[in-house]
Amino acid sequence: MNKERRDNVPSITVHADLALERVLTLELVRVTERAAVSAARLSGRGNEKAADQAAVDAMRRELNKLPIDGTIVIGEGERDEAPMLFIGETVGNKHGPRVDIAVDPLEGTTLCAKNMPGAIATMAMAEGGTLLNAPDVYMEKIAIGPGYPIGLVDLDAPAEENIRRLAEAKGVQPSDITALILDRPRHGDLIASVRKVGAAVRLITAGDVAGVIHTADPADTGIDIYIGVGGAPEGVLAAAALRCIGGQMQCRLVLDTQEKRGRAAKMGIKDPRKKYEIADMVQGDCLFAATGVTDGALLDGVRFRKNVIETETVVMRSVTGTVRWIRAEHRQREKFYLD
Ligand code: VTB
Repeated sequence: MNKERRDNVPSITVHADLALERVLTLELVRVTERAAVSAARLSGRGNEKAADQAAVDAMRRELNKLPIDGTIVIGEGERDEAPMLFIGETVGNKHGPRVDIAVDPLEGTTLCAKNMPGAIATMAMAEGGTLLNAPDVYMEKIAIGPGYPIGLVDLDAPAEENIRRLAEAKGVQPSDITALILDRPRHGDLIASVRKVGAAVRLITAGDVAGVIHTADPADTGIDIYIGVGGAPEGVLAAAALRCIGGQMQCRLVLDTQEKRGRAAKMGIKDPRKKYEIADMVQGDCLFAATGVTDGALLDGVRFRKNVIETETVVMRSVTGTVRWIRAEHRQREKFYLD
């Protein structure tokens, strides 16, 4: 290459602070791949606990190999329950940056146990001290994709109004809008309100991390808005994904008992009624990854072929907004520690 051409080639050198994160992108993929394969091995066996434990073990094993000084801030439970990957557990080989980690080794345990679509293994990583430390309680959520004015929809506005505003901004009728909602008795009134304004409802039995991500690409997924009450850990993971790909999300923890408010306070939550925006839940740069366990609308599930295990993963990086879809063929079965 001559000198002039060489000078015109953009430098691939990234700022020292960012270099490690870039390398870590692929490391996240390895972690969620291993968890997904371990869980998928037990899909359709009707044993939620066993599938979840397999995913947790695999994820923990991989996380501990990473060149990070990591702390689990969203995990399998709170410390006194002593599960693995509990909130506060440190992971990594300590030779690397201080990072916060959110994990859901098997999001959709029931989906996996029943071999139904949509189970994923997922995690997010962010700079130390920048992820919301949320207790495992319910969370009110509303999310829409990128490209809309900030504040277009609001967690505290009636669902009808949010649908009308979204339709107007999209330049369509409310009847052209589809809302994704978890199929739960607690959402009876919400579902009725959305339908009253003419919009369609797509119900899911679980899997609202993927559900929120669906709002980022309505043309592909058919989902314009996610509304409802789901898990807080899943809310923080979904916020990490939207931080990478854009979109809006507002959330509020459901701290309806003194016991829950106490747990939240211990985690540093001062205002139990706080309405969180994405930037409150994920304050800085982050990485997000998810691997399909069972086939789903977002990702294909794990395939066990004769000599190859196939996985599909999506991995995102907020600093660049890059989204990679990684189909992997694994030929070394031993690395999964399967029976
Ligand atoms: C949701 C759903 C998850 O938990 O967050 C849900 O998306 C909330 O809890 O996949 P309930 O099931 O009690 O409504 C999951 O189902 C994971 O457990």
